[in-house]
Amino acid sequence: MDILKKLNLNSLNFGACTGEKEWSNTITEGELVSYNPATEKPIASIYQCAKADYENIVIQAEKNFLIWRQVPAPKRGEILRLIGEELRKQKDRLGSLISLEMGKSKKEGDGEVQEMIDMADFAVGLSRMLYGKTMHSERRAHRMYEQWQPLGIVGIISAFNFPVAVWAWNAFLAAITGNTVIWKPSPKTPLCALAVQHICNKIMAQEKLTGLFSVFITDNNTLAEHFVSDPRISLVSFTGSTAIGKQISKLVAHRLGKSLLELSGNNAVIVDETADLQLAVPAIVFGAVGTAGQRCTTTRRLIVQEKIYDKLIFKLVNAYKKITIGNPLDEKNLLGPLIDAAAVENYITTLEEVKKRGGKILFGGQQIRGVGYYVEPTLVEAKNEWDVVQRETFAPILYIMKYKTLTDAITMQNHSLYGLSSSLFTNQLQHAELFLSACGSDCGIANINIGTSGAEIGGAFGGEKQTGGGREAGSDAWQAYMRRQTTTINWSDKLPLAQGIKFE
Ligand code: UN1
Repeated sequence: MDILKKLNLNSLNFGACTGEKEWSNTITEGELVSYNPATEKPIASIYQCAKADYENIVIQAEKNFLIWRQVPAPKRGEILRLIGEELRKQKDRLGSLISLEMGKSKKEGDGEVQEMIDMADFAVGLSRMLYGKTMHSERRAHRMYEQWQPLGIVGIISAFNFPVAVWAWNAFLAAITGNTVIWKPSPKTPLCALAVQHICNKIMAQEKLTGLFSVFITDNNTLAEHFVSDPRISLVSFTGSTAIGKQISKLVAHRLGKSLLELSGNNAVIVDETADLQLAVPAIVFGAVGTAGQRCTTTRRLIVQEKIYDKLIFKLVNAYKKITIGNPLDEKNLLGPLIDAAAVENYITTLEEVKKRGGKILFGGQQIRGVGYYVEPTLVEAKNEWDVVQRETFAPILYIMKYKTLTDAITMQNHSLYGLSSSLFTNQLQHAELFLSACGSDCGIANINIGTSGAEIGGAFGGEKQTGGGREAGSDAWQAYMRRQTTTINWSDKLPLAQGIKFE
């Protein structure tokens, strides 16, 4: 438990905080226990916060917003630069804590911290590039332009699978654009959130700020609903399942607030007859097995041209045989456990349903008995139209199917409620261009000769249809955290009306 100490965590922690000396002290709301999915043993506990703690956080965040919005954006960038520096120092420890609490491999845990660092760097650069457009007015001696202003408080609800990186996508953009941030992390990974809060606290204290980054931890749905329905939270950014996303979007819409949704996916890789299988096979394995199939970008469907089908399956089965499974903190292992017993149950019942429908298991398919929530990575021949194939199951199950023409393959891929990530492996220009054309992939992410997961932060991340439509991280995603203001300045001595209207 050395990592806990080094990250300022104890065996029993308080669950709400707005700054270094601003921790809650409520002990009446029960403890939330964080478990290690590799051992099923508790790691540490957290006193859950009460409604009064939440109230205090919102008041602090509102108060700090009045100060923070006046800080010039490049100066705000300095805070993000310092947080990025601190994350660099803590990368190894925080990466290990992610691996310990969430169960992803150590390499992926470190990768997640790197994603935060990249986001911090991006936000620093962005702090000098929050550009607005200027327009030519139709009236003489009038100037028109648009400018971007902060919203107020940005609320972030993050999922267990990326316990810290997805917070960073949102929090760093929200902060650089002049908002204050309140975070409700997944109750399955509270320690990662507390470790990040300690890092933020250190920098906030140095810069004499409170309430810029706050956290509150609870598994109480009433309090979570109160947060989402709270009109003081200008934007609610939610990452999680489509089912919960629908409820959240309804609550936020009811008060005409803003929401940013990053929900489920059912991502496919298409492999055509010209594809370089040396590239395709490792990309498919990483996409389907990385994070034990618990990424929103996980490759869940594989659509293969019939001429190369047997060859690809042969190579894939061989690659699956080499996947090392076990303690995620041991760097030789590629596949760690699922998050909890319910996830294992879901894996089992999903595969039962697949078999009932006539699916043929080509590899894996079993829970791994013993300590820890381990399952075998699984390859199964299936039909695209089966309900079970159309559902997102957060587990390393890859459904494989054949196609004849690329148009058929694209139709199969787009036949999904979701539209997050997609990719085509090909060496034929026309195929690549068709896939990327208006008749091609309908997803927010469309890749050529790269898998569906592991996106860089520089692009806008998100998806269409029931994936929710939000865009986070790079490109112009920052605009979601600001309000646009259109301004017209008349510097003439007349008052001409638009559209040439005379009103005299
Ligand atoms: C998620 O699973 O919610 O593209 C995010 C990826 C990661 C982010 C996944 N950079 O796979």
